[in-house]
Amino acid sequence: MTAHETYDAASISVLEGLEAVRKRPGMYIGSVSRKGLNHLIYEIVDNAVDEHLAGYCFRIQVILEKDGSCTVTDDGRGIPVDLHEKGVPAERLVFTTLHAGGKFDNSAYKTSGGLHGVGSSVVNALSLWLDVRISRDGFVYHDYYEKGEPALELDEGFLPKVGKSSRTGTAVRFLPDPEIFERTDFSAAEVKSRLHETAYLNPELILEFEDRRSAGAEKVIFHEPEGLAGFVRDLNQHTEVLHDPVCLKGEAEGIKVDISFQYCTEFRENVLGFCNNIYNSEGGTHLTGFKTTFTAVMNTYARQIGLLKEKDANFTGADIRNGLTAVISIKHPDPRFEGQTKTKLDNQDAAKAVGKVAGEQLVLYFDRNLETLKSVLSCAEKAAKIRRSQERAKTNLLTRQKYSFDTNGKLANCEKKDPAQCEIFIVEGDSAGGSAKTARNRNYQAILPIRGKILNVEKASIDKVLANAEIKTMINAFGCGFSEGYGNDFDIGKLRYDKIVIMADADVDGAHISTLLLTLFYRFMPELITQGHVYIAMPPLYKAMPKKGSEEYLYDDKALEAYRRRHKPGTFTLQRYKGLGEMDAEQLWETTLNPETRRMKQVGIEDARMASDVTEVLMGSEVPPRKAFIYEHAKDAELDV
Ligand code: 1YM
Repeated sequence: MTAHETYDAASISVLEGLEAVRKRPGMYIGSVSRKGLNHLIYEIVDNAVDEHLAGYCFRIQVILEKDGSCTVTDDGRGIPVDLHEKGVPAERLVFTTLHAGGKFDNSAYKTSGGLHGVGSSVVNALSLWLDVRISRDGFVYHDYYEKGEPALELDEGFLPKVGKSSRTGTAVRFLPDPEIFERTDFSAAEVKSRLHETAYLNPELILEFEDRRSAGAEKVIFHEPEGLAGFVRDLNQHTEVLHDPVCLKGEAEGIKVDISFQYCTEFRENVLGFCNNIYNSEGGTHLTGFKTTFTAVMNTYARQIGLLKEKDANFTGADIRNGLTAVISIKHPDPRFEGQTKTKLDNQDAAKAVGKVAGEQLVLYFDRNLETLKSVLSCAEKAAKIRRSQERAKTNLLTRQKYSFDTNGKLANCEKKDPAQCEIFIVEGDSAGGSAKTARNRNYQAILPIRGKILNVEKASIDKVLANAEIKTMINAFGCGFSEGYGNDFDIGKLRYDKIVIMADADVDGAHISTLLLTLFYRFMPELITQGHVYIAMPPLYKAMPKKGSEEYLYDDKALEAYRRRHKPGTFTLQRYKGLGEMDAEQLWETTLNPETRRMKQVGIEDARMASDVTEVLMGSEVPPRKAFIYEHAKDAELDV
């Protein structure tokens, strides 16, 4: 068999592989929404980060180009270009074979992040074109693909040389295929946030970001030599802190463990887990390992310094984590994941390793820092006190539950009982609530009108939050309880509605109400958000009524612009909706309730950094950024059908 024939044979199986990626892109990158789109960049960046972890690359550059493509460049060794046994340059196999990375690279450093870490070939398959330039051995080598297929003639099996270079590195530029993705404009905010996170996790790495798409091109450099300590400092930047971030570092069970934590005066815990540089939104064994050890060590100290007497019960883990912000990052040679979204680390040895490193180092730290120890333990003591009064309040709430359900009387429940089919709409204002009750399909849609502005949960104490009638009704209606950092009564399995839809006016007050509700969910029922149950209804801003033809709802100003382009001035009248209350029941049904025609936005928390930004935005006291958050979400509205 000649080299040529071998190559053909190889390329056939290659195409079959990439065809699978194009047929089911979601399986490889999660989704074809904007999130999946941004994921393409992370796949390429992750390869460059792997090269950093191998000890060769120190600078990664990401450019969002004017033509909609993205260029990722690194200064590593350059992807190998020599001929592989199949007679194909190694680079081609990397970009055309699924899972190529692991196959013919036996280096021990290679730690794939899990779920979507299938790499360059997937990006290639989902790109209209992809261009690779590799600087290595004094030359610049070039390769080019269209929809995953090689589109460049090889030179007797070798990649063509297009220049000379004394440096080494890889540059990959690609244009996402609009046939595959719902939209093809990368989100600069999300990409930056992810690069920033990568900088914190890799203190010796410099990441450059440039957005050349608009006139005022933006350039940012992310370099966080402080590493995780900087991450924690940043997460706590808007709160009062009790001490400098503490860093614990070590290796056990062949797993590298890196931890940083810091206490602040806020009544919450924020513990984030990363495995091989990838955020694990559902946590997992590294977090349980840390929490178990942390609780044990702190209880021992509490007894040693006499804060807990012999007869006293231990602090609970949640008591101890009250006010704690922590980031736990491990490097695992063979990570496994479980959970709905495969973002929960499952390796038991990770719990062991983190527990061991944390156990040894915490003692080293607290033995030398008694003041910090005392202030941390006094946080736990406060939390325990509140928890106990809480437990009493909760018993009261539960005994009163039925009562408040009936007397409140505002909830118009649906007839169906199967949660998978039921939806609840939380509607701002009594008049809109009234219309919604008339308009809904009472079979499976429940309506809960709420008055004006509910409490800002971030500012209010837990007791006040629970005393608030509207919040109580809502918690009762959802049926799954709530968690608040110290003591967890939340059970998502008991949720009575598959979709919780926030329905507020498209104005500043409406934005405020949505923000408050999201804050409430985020703090006390985060699984509602992380498991995708929360939506924001997107009522139209206008109704266009042409003299001839049928009426049309316009959901944003862009739609209005488009409508104006299609219809001459004077041929239609325009109604502007200032609030939900202005719509009659039929209009409300059509625009916000009917699953066939309505628009709503699913609320999601993309990753740790986005989440922390969202919390900041949601919790902060300034109003403008909150508005921006809600409006930003409104802009991303997608048809939910
Ligand atoms: C902008 C994207 O992919 N950089 C990159 C990738 C590789 C290497 C260096 C590399 C790896 C190895 C040896 C090795 C990859 N090589 C392969 C394979 N940047 C980007 N930089 N020499 C260079 O793994 O031993 C897969 S990825 F498989 F060809 F070795």
